[in-house]
Amino acid sequence: MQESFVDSAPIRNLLDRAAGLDGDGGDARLKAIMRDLLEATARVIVRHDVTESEFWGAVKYLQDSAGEIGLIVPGIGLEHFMDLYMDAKDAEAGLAGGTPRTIEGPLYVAGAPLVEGPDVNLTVDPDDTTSLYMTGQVRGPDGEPVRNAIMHVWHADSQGWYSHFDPTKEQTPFNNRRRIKLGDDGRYAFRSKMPKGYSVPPGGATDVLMKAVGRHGNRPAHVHFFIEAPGYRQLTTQINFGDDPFAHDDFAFGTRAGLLPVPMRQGDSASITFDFEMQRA
Ligand code: MBD
Ligand code: FE
Repeated sequence: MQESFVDSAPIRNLLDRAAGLDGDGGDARLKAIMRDLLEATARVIVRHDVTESEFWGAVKYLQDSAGEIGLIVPGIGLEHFMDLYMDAKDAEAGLAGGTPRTIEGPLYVAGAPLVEGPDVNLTVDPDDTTSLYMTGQVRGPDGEPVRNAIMHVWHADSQGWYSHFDPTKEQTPFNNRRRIKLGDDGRYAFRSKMPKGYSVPPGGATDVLMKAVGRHGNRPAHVHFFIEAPGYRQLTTQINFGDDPFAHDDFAFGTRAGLLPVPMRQGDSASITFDFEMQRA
């Protein structure tokens, strides 16, 4: 079948009506986007001569995978696409510079304890692994310290599990999650326990999809950050450990040049110094 079948009058009529374009009701922008999504799907079906059993297999997959959609989106590169798209739009608007943004992922939890002071500790639950010390400064485009920033930090434990999402054990709520209030010098420091890289749940929808396209579902060990401060744009980013076996093979496409520090390891502790540069609002 020719792909032009999609452009035939009966099919165009069907797609228009399905998106509500023949009526005045509803949200005009949503209707236009839905129309294009339906048409793109129809084109893929015709171009690849998708069979009925493939079609219904896909419907079943979508139904069964809903609970992992937040993991599938980074896994298929769409979340990183949004980063690149935002970067490109920023560049067009003359807004380049600063620490690169990168994906948030599906495991942030709002409302972590707000802490400050010289001895901030992220890890509450016992964890039999190396201690991690992270320090640095949050600066603006002219090298000025960013004042009164709030740094949200979250990471996995030594087994790759995040609090609130750990199927293997009950973690204390907000273990390895804090909001850190910074002062006028923009400096931060915290101690924690070394995270391990994350792997998608075995046998889950993301794992099934990754295997079906000959990929894996592993991320290098990493630490997530949101940084917000008056007068600056919020930064969503993460550091991935440059010496992790998956540092250059991240299933979620969350690693970026400039965000791959190698921890300084010494005995049973490791340290990372990392400075952030925020853009002005
Ligand atoms: C993670 O820990 C993560 O950061 C992303 C982006 C996807 C899955 C797990
Ligand atoms: Fe993560």
